[in-house]
Amino acid sequence: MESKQKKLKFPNGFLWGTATSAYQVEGGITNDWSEWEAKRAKSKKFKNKKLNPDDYICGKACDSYNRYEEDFDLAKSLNTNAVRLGIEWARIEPKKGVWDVKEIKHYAQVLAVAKKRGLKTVVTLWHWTSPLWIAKAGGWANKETITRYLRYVDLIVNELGGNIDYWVTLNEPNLFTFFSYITGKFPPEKHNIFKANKVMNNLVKAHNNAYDKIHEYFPNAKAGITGLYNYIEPAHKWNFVELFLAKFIHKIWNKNMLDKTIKNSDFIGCNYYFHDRIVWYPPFKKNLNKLVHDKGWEIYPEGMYHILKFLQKYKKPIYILENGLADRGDKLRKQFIKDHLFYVHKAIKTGADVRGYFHWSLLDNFEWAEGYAPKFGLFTVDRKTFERKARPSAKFYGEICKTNSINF
Ligand code: IFM
Repeated sequence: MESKQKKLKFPNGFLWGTATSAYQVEGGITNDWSEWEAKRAKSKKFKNKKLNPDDYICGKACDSYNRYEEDFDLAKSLNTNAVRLGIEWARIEPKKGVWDVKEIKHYAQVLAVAKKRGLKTVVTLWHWTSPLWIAKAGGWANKETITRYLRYVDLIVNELGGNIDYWVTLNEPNLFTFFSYITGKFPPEKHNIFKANKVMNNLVKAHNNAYDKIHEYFPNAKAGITGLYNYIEPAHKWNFVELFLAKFIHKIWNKNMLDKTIKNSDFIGCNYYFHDRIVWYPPFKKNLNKLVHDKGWEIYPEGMYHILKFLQKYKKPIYILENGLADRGDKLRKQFIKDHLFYVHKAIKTGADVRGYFHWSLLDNFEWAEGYAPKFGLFTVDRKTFERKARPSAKFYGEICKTNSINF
């Protein structure tokens, strides 16, 4: 790492926050994921591996559905001025065309409580999960889903829009499509590149139309997608095959969706976790992995800088809406935050219009196919009592948010 100054100040009005998604923290949701988990837990493959189903079934998650006030207090205790949270479509429209008034009121209350605490609200409308009836009708591979999603967005705009400061129409459409329709790691476990392409196109249309809908009602709304941006580079700069592959993968992974949606985006949401060092031979990726966290992912803070410089070219405000690590022992989190913020600051200094940083995550939550083992939280959550406890890094992050700066 390069030599660092003493104190790095962030721009006035910078948003400091934490991020969660509805399914990963709320608990008690029935949707395509809950159904898939239940089936998977009964499968032979699962039993043969002697895995404990309870660790892989979302169930009550962090019980944030009932504990959201406490969670906002925790967010406030970190001196954050914004919070990213999700709305679960399956709660709002559990059956086709049937709106659940009780759940709409619930989210109205959640948003009102966040606002009352002085937090700016960044709200994700879709974070990979869908109502069962949507999944049964073909999910995002069915173009009807676009119309149905827009009806849901219309309802949210009407009922909840007044308390939403930033709209995130879709979370990481690229990762969703890759895992759900190419590798089959996520439901509906497809391996079909043509379907994947269809899904991506449908998601593009869904975002572009949702953007227009939100602006019909709120002309000054701030709406965008948050994408998963990987820093992709050739392992050897002189190797033309690696250079070509890196460029190609960067285009498919980082650029395509952005190019098709940038006109209909008030900001770019950036989730940064990965560095991909491309080699010419299978499996085409070979990271040096000098430092990895509990999930085995390389920690590569410098990549944050490169990604922000890439996004800068689109000339839109950028919000880092996710960045974090699985670190049960909290051994690496402080340094991780500090080093990533160093590069965020460096990108700002050199012209990137970065306006916020949201740490993933406030709480230890349900990490999708990996269940409850990875611990991404600034706060731990007791799996039985749901008691939350701050990890030491929470205080550290709280100081950064309070002073709007980092010390070296
Ligand atoms: O937990 C996920 C989140 O839902 C989407 N972005 C990456 C996080 C960590 O894997």
